[in-house]
Amino acid sequence: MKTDPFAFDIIAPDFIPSQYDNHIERRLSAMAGQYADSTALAAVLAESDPLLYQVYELRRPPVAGELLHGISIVHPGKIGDEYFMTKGHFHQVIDTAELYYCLKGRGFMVMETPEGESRVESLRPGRALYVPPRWAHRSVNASLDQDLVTFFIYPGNAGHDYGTIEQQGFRKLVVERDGNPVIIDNPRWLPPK
Ligand code: PAN
Ligand code: ZN
Repeated sequence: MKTDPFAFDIIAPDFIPSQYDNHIERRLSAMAGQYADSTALAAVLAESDPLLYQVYELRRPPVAGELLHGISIVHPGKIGDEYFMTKGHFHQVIDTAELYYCLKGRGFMVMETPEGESRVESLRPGRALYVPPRWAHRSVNASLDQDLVTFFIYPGNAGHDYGTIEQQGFRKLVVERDGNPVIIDNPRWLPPK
């Protein structure tokens, strides 16, 4: 499929792209199993189903030479002491990398490999982050009063594998302690077989 060059704007304060062709809204009910505090989770879901994050994608054909890109906006909030976050995934074509650039907010990218290596990097405006091939990734908004906004780019053929993370979670969790974000071990994480 031939595409002509195109340009668009991503402008403060909202950073919603001036053009996009897919808008994803993820609510708590879609990722309830990922939060550690099941009592807090049930209490929130009994009252409402909060919108955790939104993604605006400029979709591309699913081939290696294309670059799918867009904006991810994680809203502020917590379930128990765990901050709002994305589901997180490996790429289906696991050898595909991704580049993130933070435009707004404060947060973390939680990453790990299938072998159980784990890394957590800070996100703040102006910071670029490279997620190498084979690293699962999840963004966490560690601010309680502003969105975490990132621009992302990855190969058109990457696809998403959500199932592995849905089963075992990430090795590390980002939680609030005395008003500050801290990184702790996930008690439910299972080491690779
Ligand atoms: C991003 C993510 C986006 C939402 O575009 O898809 O931040 O996170 P989940 O896909 O985990 O719900 C990306 O990493 N794409 O590959
Ligand atoms: Zn990804």
